[in-house]
Amino acid sequence: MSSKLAPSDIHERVTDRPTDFGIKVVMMGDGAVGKTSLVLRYTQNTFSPEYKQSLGASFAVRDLEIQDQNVKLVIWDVAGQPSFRQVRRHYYSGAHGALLLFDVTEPRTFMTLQNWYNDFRNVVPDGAIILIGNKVDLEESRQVPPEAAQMLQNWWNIPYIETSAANATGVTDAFILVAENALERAKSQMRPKED
Ligand SMILES: Nc1nc2c(ncn2[C@@H]2O[C@H](COP(=O)(O)OP(=O)(O)OP(=O)(O)O)[C@@H](O)[C@H]2O)c(=O)[nH]1
Ligand SMILES: [Mg+2]
Repeated sequence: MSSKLAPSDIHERVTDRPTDFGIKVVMMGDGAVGKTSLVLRYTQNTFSPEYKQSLGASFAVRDLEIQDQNVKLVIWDVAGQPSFRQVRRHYYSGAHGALLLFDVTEPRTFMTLQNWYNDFRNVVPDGAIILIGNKVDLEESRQVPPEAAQMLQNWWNIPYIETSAANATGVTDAFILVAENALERAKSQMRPKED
């Protein structure tokens, strides 16, 4: 399921069925890194080699059971091209987690990761972020080695997963991991703060 809506419309859609937790996750990373493709692989098990640039934002929903809890995972897919930078920030609000993607065949998409990370952290300081190196099926064109991503992983203290929307490598693992980590954040937000 996916459609174009403003962020404020989401609440109606997620409460149509009993759910223990609604988890909001956003897709981040430069244009053409594969955000939409990863969401479509995970939610519809489809892949298209054609690039259709996203305009604005859309969302997809998947129901999961995590640690005996019914979780509604709402995945926001926001356009990555620079012209959408101002719009994007509005969609980070209320997020529990993010998948931060780069394309392992395009070093420039790796170089911009710090900007994405900062933009998200400014809005959601304690959100769960998973770093994703996508398009690992294109082994011969690979230009960003795993070691470079592992350096960022250590620096930011976040998980790193390699994926391919084309052949489905790592895709389920990536979404399950962000959902689990985001669920922890959502639960801790509900607990009363201890002095
Ligand atoms: N070989 C290969 N191609 C991929 C993979 N993931 C995405 N692509 C291709 O990369 C192009 C861009 O993918 P999109 O999913 O549209 O990228 P996006 O990040 O949503 O881009 P924007 O919507 O502009 O922000 C498309 O041609 C996809 O088919 C992958 O894992 N392997
Ligand atoms: Mg897209």
